[in-house]
Amino acid sequence: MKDLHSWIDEMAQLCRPDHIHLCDGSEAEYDRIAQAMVQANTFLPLAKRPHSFWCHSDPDDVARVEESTYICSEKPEDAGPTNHWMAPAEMKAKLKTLFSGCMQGRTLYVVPYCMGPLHSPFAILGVEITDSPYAVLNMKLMTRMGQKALDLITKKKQFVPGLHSVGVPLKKGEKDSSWPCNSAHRHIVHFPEERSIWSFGSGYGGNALLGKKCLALRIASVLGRDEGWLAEHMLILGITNPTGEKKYIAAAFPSACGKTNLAMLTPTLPGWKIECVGDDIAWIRFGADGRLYAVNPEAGYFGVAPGTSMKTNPNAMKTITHNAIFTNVARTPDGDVWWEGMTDTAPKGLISWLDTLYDPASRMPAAHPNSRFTVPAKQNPIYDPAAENPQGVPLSAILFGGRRSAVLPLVIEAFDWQAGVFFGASLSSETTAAAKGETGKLRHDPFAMLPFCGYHMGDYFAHWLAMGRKSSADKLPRIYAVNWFLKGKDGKYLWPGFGENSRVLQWIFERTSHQAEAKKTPIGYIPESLDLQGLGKIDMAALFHIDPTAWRQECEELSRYFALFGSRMPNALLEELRRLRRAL
Ligand code: OXD
Ligand code: MN
Repeated sequence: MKDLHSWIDEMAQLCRPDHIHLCDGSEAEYDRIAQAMVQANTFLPLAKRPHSFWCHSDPDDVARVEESTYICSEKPEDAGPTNHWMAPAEMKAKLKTLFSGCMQGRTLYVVPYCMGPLHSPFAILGVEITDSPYAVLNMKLMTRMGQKALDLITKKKQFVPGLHSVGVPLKKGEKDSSWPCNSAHRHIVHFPEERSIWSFGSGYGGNALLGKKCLALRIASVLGRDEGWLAEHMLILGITNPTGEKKYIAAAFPSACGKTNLAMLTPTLPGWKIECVGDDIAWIRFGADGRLYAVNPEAGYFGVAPGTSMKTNPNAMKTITHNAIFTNVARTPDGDVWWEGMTDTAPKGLISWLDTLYDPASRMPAAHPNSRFTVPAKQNPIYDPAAENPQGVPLSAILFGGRRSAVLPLVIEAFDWQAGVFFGASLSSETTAAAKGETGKLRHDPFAMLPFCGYHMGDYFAHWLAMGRKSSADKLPRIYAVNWFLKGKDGKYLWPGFGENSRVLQWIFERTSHQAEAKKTPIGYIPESLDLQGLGKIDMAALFHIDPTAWRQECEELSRYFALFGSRMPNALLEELRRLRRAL
């Protein structure tokens, strides 16, 4: 491990900041930095939300940048065909040039943080060096940041170093912009063998908050492979039935496909209760009893704002009433925030995410489709009492979901672990605004980990299969594929979604205790029936239709896709594909 102080010195010599600030993580520090950002016109305090701020980014810095994200393993084949790769030495040389003098005129913040509850055996310590006060404040909300993390780093002599810069040095007396970034030279780089992160040029979310996608998924996935656990792009929820029995479910969905809504769902089924452990990332390990246990490494939510409302996610709305940062949403003249979907009509006098008076006739959204709120998880009215359990929560089921307007039925249970891993590997979804690029295009996104797996995807599939061999079927969670996004011939959604998804969760809950019936199909088990009371007309035949022609095409496409992984594609999954083809 690098010595913390010599690493800070080395990075300071490279970046040449004007000042260095070691973060203690206190409220007073948060307030001082936020106040300075108000002075600098980056933050605007919101009169209607105590201790909350609005800000907007550069229009070219609004999402994760997958095309500039690299896994620089020693061997290219260890990054695999789904990651960008460059030889570590070559990339380091390039980065050193980029970072050289990049913090002139700025403050270098040292942000010690812990992913996972502080004293959990799951916890991983990190230090982010950044020149972005926005990143510092978001890290305070999203992680356990400050003195306590630093004490653990000093004691354990272990941390994942991460260097981040917006990449815009300031000359003496030069005025800063409200959102400095360097889009032409963006690099989000991971060195998996060295376990370090270098991120340059972007101040936005997953590019700049290094504890989240960079550490808790890309680097952690490599640690998980080496140490026998899983780092997954999954929410974790607790679900209690009307008799008080509680289970935990983890669910993987690609970015901006409703993970936060599902994690905080308000069941429409009487007597059922859902509580939230996490909305984005799960670290999963075996307990001594042979069951899988999950921990949420994060301490906050960095949620997609558009579409969040009192109807779709009242718990999120109650969580963000105070102590929140809003990025790229619209704001109202009286000091509140607004986004598409929050209310049926837009308030008058709205100021768009670009900080200009909003013109509804422009047909542009007032809030950016990937606008976000950042808020402490503890403020969630349904924060699960076991969310900070150092040992995690035991999983009864794992869900894989995509945004598919056709083909994949509402819910389907895998025959066994191996078939479930095949569900994960076959996941594809229509793209969203969470990453730069075209939206609405179908792309393969195995396990919803395409942008986040820090090693060869074929090895990752093999790792999932190997995990299943470490325990027995009665102890492993059951695996399901779900699809809330099916559309009918008229282009309308076939399933109401949101709170009504509790009806699907009920079936899954009861399946995991052998209390619900199922029908066998070539793909897996579908419900014999769902509780649809009070729902009105639902086209169950369409929701569970398995079209053999469409599925044969799906198999063709999967076989082409799996070929990408060459000799690292596990035979067991190719065998699953052959089995499916035969069954169809
Ligand atoms: C996120 C993402 O921000 O997946 O969680 O993009
Ligand atoms: Mn995510």
